[in-house]
Amino acid sequence: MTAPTHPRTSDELIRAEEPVLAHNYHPLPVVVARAEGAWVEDVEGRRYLDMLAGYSALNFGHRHPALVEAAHRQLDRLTLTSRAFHNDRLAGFAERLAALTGQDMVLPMNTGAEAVESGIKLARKWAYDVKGVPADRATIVVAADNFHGRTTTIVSFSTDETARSGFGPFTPGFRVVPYNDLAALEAAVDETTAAVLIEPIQGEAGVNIPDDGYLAGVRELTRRAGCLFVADEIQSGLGRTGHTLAVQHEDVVPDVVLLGKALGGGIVPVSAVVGRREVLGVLHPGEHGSTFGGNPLAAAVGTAVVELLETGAFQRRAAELGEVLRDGLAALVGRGVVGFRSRGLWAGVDVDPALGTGRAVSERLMREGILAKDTHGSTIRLAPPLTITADELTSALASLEKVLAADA
Ligand code: IF1
Repeated sequence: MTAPTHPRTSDELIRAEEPVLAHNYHPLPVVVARAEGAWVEDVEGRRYLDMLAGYSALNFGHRHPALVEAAHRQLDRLTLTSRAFHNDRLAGFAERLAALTGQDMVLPMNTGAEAVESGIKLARKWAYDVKGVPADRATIVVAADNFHGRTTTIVSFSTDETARSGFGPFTPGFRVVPYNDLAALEAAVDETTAAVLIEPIQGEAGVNIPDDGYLAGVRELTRRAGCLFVADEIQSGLGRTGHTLAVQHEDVVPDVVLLGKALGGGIVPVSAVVGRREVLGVLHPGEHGSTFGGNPLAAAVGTAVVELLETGAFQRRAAELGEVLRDGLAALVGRGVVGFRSRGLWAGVDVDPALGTGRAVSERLMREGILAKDTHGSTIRLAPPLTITADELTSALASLEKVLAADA
């Protein structure tokens, strides 16, 4: 235990939030005060293994030294210019990110939702300027149980009533089809279709992994139909699944890839739309923008993140330790786990509802020193930093076994 880091206790801080902070979350009752690698420490000095990693924004662990160093270095030089001027970090970031993802061009933004919104605008403009879809008639096909962010347009095509209810009227031009169903997708695509927008693996839906061949099928179907394949890799990308991009599991190259979360190294919000020149080339000066998009601090940290991924070491680590995760979860099936899905260091674990909700299990894990989060019902997601050690992973699995064995 280290000395408390704050004049108020965790309980006092939790109580202090209540009257002044919007209640749009129901956090676990833990108040984090410091963190390093895969470990966080609360105000009282209790340590927890972070098995959520900021919903995959902390792929490189908390405060990775190379990323903190890049941030410190840039903080001492230049942090923001706006895009009214150039800055000396952005070209390098765009070149390295385009090369890493095998794409031509980069549109730098900040949050994942901004990358998704920018992807939607680019797909529509490409449909009008290149494909010849009549003005304001473009459609985009999305999957049921999608999660792409929280803006009004994005929740317009959500199938989660909790995310939609109360936020209408909604943006038109979206068609929803079942995920992992190529026939339904084919039926929804027509001459007005600008793009198919899907997550290669659905994160919020509970790490919903499509059948092998689905992503290749989407690629072939969109190529044949003359529309864009836009892959939202904001949660699945940047090493999480054992590949730089989850679509590489099927050797698929989308027309557009949306990136975010870990691109900012858990330090600054960094997102990007990366894609073919024919698509990103439809934007002309003044047609899209962002105050902070492509700022030198974000570009410096983003470049350091890309450098970490260029070696492939994090991707290999996620693939190797992913087998430990998969085998550990398989051993729990029938012992509190009724099913699971995993790829790399990412898993959705369905707990026997008789043992409690995902929230209840997350709270029991917290008391064992493990931080994880439920998605829906009795499913919890596990997404540790890719820097986690095999021993740490094994201990997290042992804690899961323990909380599932204990009386409900
Ligand atoms: C919350 C969920 C995860 C995403 C994908 C775009 C975005 C996200 C595939 C938008 C963001 C975050 C949002 C955060 C919790 C988390 C989340 F539970 F909400 F659904 F990861 F599964 N595409 N996901 O997963 O990126 O604008 O947030 O930077 O809203 O509570 P953002």
